[in-house]
Amino acid sequence: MYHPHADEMVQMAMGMMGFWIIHPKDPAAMRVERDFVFLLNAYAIEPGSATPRVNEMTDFNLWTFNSRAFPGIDPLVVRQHDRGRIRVGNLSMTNHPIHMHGHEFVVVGTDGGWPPPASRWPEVSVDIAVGQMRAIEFDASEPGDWALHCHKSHHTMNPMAHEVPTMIGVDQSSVLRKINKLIPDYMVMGDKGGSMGEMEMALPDNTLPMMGGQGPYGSMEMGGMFSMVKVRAGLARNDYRDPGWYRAPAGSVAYEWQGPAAAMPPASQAPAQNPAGSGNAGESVVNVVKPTAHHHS
Ligand SMILES: [Cu+2]
Repeated sequence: MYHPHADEMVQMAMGMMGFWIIHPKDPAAMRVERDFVFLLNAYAIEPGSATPRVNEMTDFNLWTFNSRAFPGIDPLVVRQHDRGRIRVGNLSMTNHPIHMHGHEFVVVGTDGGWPPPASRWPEVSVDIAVGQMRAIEFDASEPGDWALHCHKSHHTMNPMAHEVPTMIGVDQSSVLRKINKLIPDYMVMGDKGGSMGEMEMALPDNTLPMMGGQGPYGSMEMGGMFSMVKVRAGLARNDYRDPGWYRAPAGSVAYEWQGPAAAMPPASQAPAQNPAGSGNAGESVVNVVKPTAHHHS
């Protein structure tokens, strides 16, 4: 990874960073069919401002892969049964547990090179500390659109005001009427949680929605460090074009059950939680072993 050590905080806050990849002389060494690379970076940009706040230390508000944020980011397109590699480097000021859906991957590379095969390990999330890179590889066995994202929930969101009280369960309707007399467009939020991605609020220039992205089933409510690995059969060798949304086979998509709810078994018929039989059926019994005093004679 590259970044300057001159005027470092300013230069990095404004995005001066990059990746070096040195390809092996022997193209058969560590061969993969699909090779991706992205830097994890973050910015502190006030809504309406065009210049990042350069003196920020920890409280960034734009979380990006290669300075792109979902949904304004390309998917990682992989032909089914190809071997895929993703190299991820972190030049932000916090760690990022990068998580991939649909496949187990193997951590095959660090900043120090390729560890011997016996010391590579299977994963679905790999934490990438500040100043580190990791290379992961996977066999793209499963066709579909698979989320690839940082697992910190606020890193899949963008400019988010978080210095606000929790409003879950608070009836704000009378307050809203009063505020709307002064500010007609004001919206209260947070009393039920969720669905922020579907709120349509006017945004100032030079900022991004907190989350959004329309998927085949509605709003995805994702932003920031999020993209998708799109695995498809029959792609051409160097075809990285977005194939669109995956068409799930009939019968493989979850749906809302509209019929009668299944009856819950009465508690008396539920299996006993304690196989030792020291409690009544259906009760869970916790046996506590208390430390006993040691007697020395
Ligand atoms: Cu993160």
